[in-house]
Amino acid sequence: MSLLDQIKYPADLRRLERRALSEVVEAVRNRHIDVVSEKGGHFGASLGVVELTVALHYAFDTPRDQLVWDTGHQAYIHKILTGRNEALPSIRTRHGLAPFLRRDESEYDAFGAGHAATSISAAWGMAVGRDLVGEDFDVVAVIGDGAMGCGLAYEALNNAGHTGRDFIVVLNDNDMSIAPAVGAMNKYLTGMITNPAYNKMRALVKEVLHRTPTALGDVMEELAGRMEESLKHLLTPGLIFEELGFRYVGPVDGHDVGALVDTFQRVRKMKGPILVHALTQKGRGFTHAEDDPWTWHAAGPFDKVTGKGTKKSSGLPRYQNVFGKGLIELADADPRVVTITAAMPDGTSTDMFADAHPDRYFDVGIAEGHGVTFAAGLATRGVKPIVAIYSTFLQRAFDSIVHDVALQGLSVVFGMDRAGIAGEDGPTHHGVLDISYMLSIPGMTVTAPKDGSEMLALLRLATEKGGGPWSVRWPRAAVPAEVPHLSEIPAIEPFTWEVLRNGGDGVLLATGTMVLTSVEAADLLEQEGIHLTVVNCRFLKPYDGALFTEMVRSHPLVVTVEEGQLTNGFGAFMARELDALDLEHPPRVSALGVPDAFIEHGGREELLAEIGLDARGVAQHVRALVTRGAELETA
Ligand SMILES: Cc1ncc(C[n+]2csc(CCOP(=O)(O)OP(=O)(O)O)c2C)c(N)n1
Repeated sequence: MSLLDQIKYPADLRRLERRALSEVVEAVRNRHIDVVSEKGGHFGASLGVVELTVALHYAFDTPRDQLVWDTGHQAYIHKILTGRNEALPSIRTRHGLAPFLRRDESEYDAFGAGHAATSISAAWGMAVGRDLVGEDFDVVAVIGDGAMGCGLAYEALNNAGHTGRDFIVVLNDNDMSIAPAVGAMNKYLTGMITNPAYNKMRALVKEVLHRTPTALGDVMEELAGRMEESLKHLLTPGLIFEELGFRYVGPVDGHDVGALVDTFQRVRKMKGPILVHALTQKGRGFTHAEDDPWTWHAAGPFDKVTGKGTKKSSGLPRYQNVFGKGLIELADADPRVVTITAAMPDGTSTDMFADAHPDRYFDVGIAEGHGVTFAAGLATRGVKPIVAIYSTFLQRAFDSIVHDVALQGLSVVFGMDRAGIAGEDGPTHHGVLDISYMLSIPGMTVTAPKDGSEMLALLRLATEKGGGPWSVRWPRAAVPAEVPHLSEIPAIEPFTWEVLRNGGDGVLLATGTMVLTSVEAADLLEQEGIHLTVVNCRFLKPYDGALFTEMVRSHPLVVTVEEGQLTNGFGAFMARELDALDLEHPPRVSALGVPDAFIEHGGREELLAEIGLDARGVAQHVRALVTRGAELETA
């Protein structure tokens, strides 16, 4: 029986002698490498917290003590130790383990996660709730240094410090976000630690202060103690946390499992808010990931020896790469174009732009709201910011979009990657709300391209035309066709739609990714004698009013198709516009889109088919409507 077979749950771990822990660490680390090398998944962050995870579950009484991991991409080790080792290979697949943390997956997942920097707020709520209800347990939030750069984390620290309530925050400091961590906080944390003088000075001060008092009696000893405390604050990166009301403990070697257990056992007995600063290395224990933690944040299946990917990539480029390349071409042609990313340079392919135009590239860290308001400020000076943020993460910035951009009539372009069904990353990462929220904002031009070329044409139009905010969305997918150089892509007439095929039985008003799917569905139905018109509604708002009126007047059936939430989506918007036309003989109307539910994780195509947003699903829906219409007519 292997060691991991004996440790199904943390209680099994806690039965072991302390000296057995290093063996556990090795076994868990190997298991993680084995599984991800075969299946792919988030990789480097979990390798960096192997010792931390083992020590936390060993020192604390989980699940009674509440352990709140931030973001959850580093929780593979936690999953292995909390009853999910056998199921680990199923992670990120439909019906398999969730990619991040979920309260309904395990009682050890004290709080669900996927978006960064929620842990301190949530854990603080648990600590306050515990005290209000009169319970007694520890609450521990574990947050990375990247997430610590997010405003939400400071709002939580500010709220929790100075209260005296028992509460523990562990700062997992590996000096990396997905990309290298950015910003002043990062400099602050690493500055002191990496300064060679720091460790020498710290040791020297300790020695001097401990030697002196014995000769000088109790008063001096107390004074020296206080001096040590003050000097410690001066010499360690903890001052900022102490000022916020947290007792700072550290820095601790995050790969010394014994030291971590000691620290946590000591901290458990301490009172008030405490911050433990653990220094870790992302990718620890797998050379390729240690050498290049950025690339190895997440990985497809790979060969454990060479580190080479074992899955073939498809022929056509991904939307994000087309965007990255096109962005450079846009900026080459227009010196006012700049781009902003919120800690996702590779996910949005703005890293390509960073190389080409470093002075016009801004990584603001995990700070979506700030990034948007910063863009608004730039726009007041005539700069043309393209804010490249995933649809799901842009939700964080909703008020900044409304209050700081739209209300002030500023020309900021929002480029939303991962719009629609994001696939294996699941409900926290699906970008299915942006159509609804962008449509709801006065003055926002809302667009969705059908392919890569149209995406670039819309972005170019947005930067040229300005006149207020624009949004452009694209999926986590390969483009359907090759994309030429920007200069070869024809211009699009603003706010126009495009008729792609004609048929008298009904019209599909399709947006974005659903345009080609709808054409495919119409082709399928053509073979059955159902003739459909398909319109590419690339402008959702303002839309092509003339063509819309023509279409709804000339077809008995209108079906909207969007890869976004049906509630308050494009279909709902069009239904209202149709109603406003007050036609004497209005067509039947139906809307296809994402149902009012959180869609699970799984393959993108698989999930789209499941919710009826593939060609077969669209055809089936329309067939049923046409058949029903014919029945009603003959009745
Ligand atoms: C709101 C939000 N923005 C962006 C992301 C994408 N993201 C996932 S992990 C990560 C880096 C987190 O860095 P850190 O907290 O230091 O953890 P590490 O990976 O270094 O362990 C980012 C930016 C996210 N999950 N949530």
